[in-house]
Amino acid sequence: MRITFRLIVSLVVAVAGVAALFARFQVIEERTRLETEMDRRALLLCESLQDNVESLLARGSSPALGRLVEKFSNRERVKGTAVYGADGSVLAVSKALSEPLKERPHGVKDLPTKPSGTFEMLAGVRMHVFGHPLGDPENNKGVILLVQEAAHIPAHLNNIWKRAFLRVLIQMALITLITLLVVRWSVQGPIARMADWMKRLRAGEDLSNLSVPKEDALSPIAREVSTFAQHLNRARTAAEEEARLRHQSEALWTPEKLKEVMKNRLQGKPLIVVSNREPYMHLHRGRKIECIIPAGGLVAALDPVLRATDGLWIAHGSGDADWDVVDDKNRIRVPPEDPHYTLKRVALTEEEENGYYFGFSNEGLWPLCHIAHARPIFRPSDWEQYTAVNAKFAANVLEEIEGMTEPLVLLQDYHFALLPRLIKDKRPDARIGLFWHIPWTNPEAFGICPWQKEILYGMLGADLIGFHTQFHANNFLDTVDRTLECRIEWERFTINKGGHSTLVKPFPISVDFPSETKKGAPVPGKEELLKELGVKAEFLAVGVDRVDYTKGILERFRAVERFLEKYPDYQGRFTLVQLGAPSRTHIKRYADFLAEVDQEADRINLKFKAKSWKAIVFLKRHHNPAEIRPFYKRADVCLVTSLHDGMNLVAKEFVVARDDSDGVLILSRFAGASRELRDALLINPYDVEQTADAIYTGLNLDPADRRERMRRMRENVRENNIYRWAGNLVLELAQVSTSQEGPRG
Ligand code: ADQ
Repeated sequence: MRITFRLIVSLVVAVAGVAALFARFQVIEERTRLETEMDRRALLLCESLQDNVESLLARGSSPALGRLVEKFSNRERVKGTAVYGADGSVLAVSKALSEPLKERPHGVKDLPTKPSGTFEMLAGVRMHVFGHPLGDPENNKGVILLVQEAAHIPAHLNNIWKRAFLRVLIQMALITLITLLVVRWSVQGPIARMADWMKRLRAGEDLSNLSVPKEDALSPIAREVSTFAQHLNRARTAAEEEARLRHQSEALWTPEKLKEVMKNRLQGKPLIVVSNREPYMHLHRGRKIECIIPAGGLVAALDPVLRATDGLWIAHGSGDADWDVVDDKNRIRVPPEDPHYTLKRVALTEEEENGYYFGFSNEGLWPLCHIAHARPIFRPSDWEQYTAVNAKFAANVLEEIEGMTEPLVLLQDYHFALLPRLIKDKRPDARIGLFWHIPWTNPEAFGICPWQKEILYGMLGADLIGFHTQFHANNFLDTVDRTLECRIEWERFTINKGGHSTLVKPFPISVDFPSETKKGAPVPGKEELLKELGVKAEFLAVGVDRVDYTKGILERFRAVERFLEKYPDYQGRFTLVQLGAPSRTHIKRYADFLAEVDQEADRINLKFKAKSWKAIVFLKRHHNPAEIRPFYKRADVCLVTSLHDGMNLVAKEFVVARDDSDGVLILSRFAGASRELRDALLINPYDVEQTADAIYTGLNLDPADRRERMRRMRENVRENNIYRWAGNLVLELAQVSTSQEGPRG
């Protein structure tokens, strides 16, 4: 912008300078022309008068001379005429001049011997005074004095200046406009496109069908950048190939291998995990206490890791019977039927939970990080509770790690953005990792958060920050770069702030992939499954979600509606079973959304009303994994239509469940899982028509192609399972360098 400004100012100054110079020349020329013209006119007039004056003088007729002078003065722009005798006496003077000519004007002070004119002020007005001698040079008989008004000359010259000034103004406006347009079209536009191209290249996007902008001025850079991109792609492919080969040579990650690796690397130190949600929740059911596993990706992902490492999980105790089963340190061994690790529960007051969890985390940070067009709400009171609860968890962690050297602390998710700094300040030797399970948006979107600096500063207390994808990691680095004073080493994805460095890396989360020998219990067939729901259908689609506005459930329902409209053959033959666990219903937006999903299902069902068939079966409750599995196994199609999702474990769970290597996954390209599960039918969930067509394509895929796709996806999830995620994350944390500096303020 500064360059554009400089360019405009230089052009404007140059153009204004040239215009002023030309205007000045024009003014000088014009003045000379007008003055000469006045002289010439005066001469002609005087000559026409000369003979008559001389003959009247010869006759000595003063009254006739007076009348002649008066009559002669009655012409355009002539102010008056006077006749002086050879001795300088006034012989005749027109009336209009009698007052101004009380004194003889300068121009005729010495009676001129040849015609000449000057400009003078007479009675305060600028006049042209012209003296014309009478008689001949040897016999001077006096002078005719002709006075003309000359005020039009400066007025005319002023007009020239004014017009020049106006022209400069218009030129300035045009120059500014044209410069801005040219800079925008020819410089900024291509540079922005090139920057975007490079950003996407850095994020690892497939750029095969995108070309670098090749505008004239940028073509040398475009050439260099293209070559650079080719080199980068080659290096990336080589690195991927090397990684793949290394990968293949390593044994598959299993709970046993994870346990073994953790034992070696952690040298008996337990792994401490902190999350908001607890992995096991105790509830009163009549007189009995029941233990349930809450729905959600986080628990599904971390429970196997803690089982493998016999670690400690610190979380908010949110079950109504939670406090009836813990010991005096608020601990309990879990899973209750087969204890493998310890759960420590942290109690929160209702006010704390409302402000920290429902408020700041889920009405502020959740919509802030997801581009799902829901407005974040930032209440200072929620922020206060968020800060207080982070401090409370910090106190619990610090108590647990007291006496341990270099403990490993793995913090989970957006509920604890401030926790890394709170722990690091007190325990610089602790190895702190923070895994962010949801997307990280771009710096502009994140910039609306009033406490963005505090959040980023808090997070940078961690030694390692993990995201699901490189794209989210890059967004985070960009955000830090724009918000905080720090040094970023892009080639190592490291942020250095105040002598402490934080490594930022992608760790794509996954699910457990049980071995062939651990095949689950047999499940009912499709017909039977649907019969239990009171529906008859030939084709079954399944959706499994927490009922959250980011999951694209309404869009999915509308796609089913469109599919049945567009391909009416499937009416009466295709049913979507939506398993939807109500979630965060304390928040009005979520309660409203749940009602909306219900109504939308009813509306669509009413539209296609049939006796023993429904377009959508919406099962609005939490389901155990064992209840979900038959739907995964029997579905022809699984629909994952998130509007924005960090990873989405449902997509991977579906793939894992398909040990028959069959079934089609329709997957939103805005879910992190789409980066790995390339054999899914990728869709834009906002495009209802596209999703409807994908359902049709999915149901009509060539069986061999369908199985091949599923086989490849299963291979991918089998290799990149949850144990690999946990292993990579914890190994990275174990080797990352920690700050050994003293507590910082
Ligand atoms: P979530 O938004 O909770 O997780 P997701 O990854 O889809 O989302 O996991 C949902 C989990 O809940 C799955 O294990 C699924 O089986 C279970 N579930 C869904 N519906 C259920 C129902 N009706 N009853 C019982 N269980 C149900 C966050 C991020 C994700 C990220 C995960 C893990 O938003 O992007 O993948 O963390 O990091």
